[in-house]
Amino acid sequence: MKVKTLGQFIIEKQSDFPYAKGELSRLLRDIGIAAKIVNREVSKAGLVEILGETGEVNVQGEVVKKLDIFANDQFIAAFKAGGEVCAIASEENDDIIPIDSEISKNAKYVVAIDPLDGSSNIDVNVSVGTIFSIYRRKSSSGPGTKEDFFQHGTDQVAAGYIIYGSSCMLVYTTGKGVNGFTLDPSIGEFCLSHPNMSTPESGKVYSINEGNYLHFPEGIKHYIKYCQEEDMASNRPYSSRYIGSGVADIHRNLITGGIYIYPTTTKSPKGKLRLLYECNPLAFILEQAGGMASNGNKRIMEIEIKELHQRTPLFIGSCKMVKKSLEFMQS
Ligand code: AHM
Ligand code: MG
Repeated sequence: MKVKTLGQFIIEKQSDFPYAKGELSRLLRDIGIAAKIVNREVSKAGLVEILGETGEVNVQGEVVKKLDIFANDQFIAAFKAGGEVCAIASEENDDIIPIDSEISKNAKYVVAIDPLDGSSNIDVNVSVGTIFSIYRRKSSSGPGTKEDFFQHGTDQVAAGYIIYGSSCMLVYTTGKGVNGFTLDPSIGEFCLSHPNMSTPESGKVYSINEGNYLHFPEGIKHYIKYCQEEDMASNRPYSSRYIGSGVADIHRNLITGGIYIYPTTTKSPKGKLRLLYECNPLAFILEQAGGMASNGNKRIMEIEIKELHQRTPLFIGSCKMVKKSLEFMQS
């Protein structure tokens, strides 16, 4: 069997960007290495004392798990040591983390990251993920600034996610399609397992936290009913699948076809998910795979960002299904 590792693939793809000097390649490689370390810890979650809550509350007002902190520290350390990034924005940090060092003063990129998404699933041995988004800096040199992050999703240079699941996978795009790599633990390498990923136009799965049903907008309630109705032509009823780990739900739907929705609710009138390090990178991946991502009336990647931790509703997945849900929202 001929395997292609993530490292080999990245080097091979560098020629897609004739003026690139290898910085982005090195940054992606650094992410791959940090991901392996986080995976090692996540897979030991049930064994060690690291499991459980630290009791501290993060900037979103949620209780922080120890593994969230571990993952956050690990990625930040990788970016600082790599020298390709001049600032980091993380779900776990209120403000950006400017990097002030000799090796990164001319770094071209900033990274936004959700180091461990779906972390409430850690204690129960269910998949969690990391989501990352890479932009070219707007500032000229020295440590990056907040303005470096205030760009549209369409400006992303690369984005991806890592899923710590039954196997560990890294999926990324640089705007030329989507490729997925599965970690082979016996050799400790991510190997190309899902080349040129594309999502079906339509599928049979809808993913939404129906526990919030009473607090959903009317359009969503009607769309859920539509998903449950019988109709041979459109393959309904659809199956309801909701892990509560956005990366895992969206990854499954990408492969099988489906729709994931986190709408506004009366309790979270702006939605729950964050634009910068959750919705934009996932939207970039889905669009590159032939799918679609919207906030209900606008393309996710065209939303103007005004705050680091800005929230947005999210409708993401197979084109036909997302379009249908938007019809319900708009009527
Ligand atoms: P987190 O970043 O705090 O883990 O929250 C994001 C997660 C998504 O992964 C998941 O799809 C969603 O929140 C689940 O939320 P809920 O429990 O409200 O359904
Ligand atoms: Mg998250």
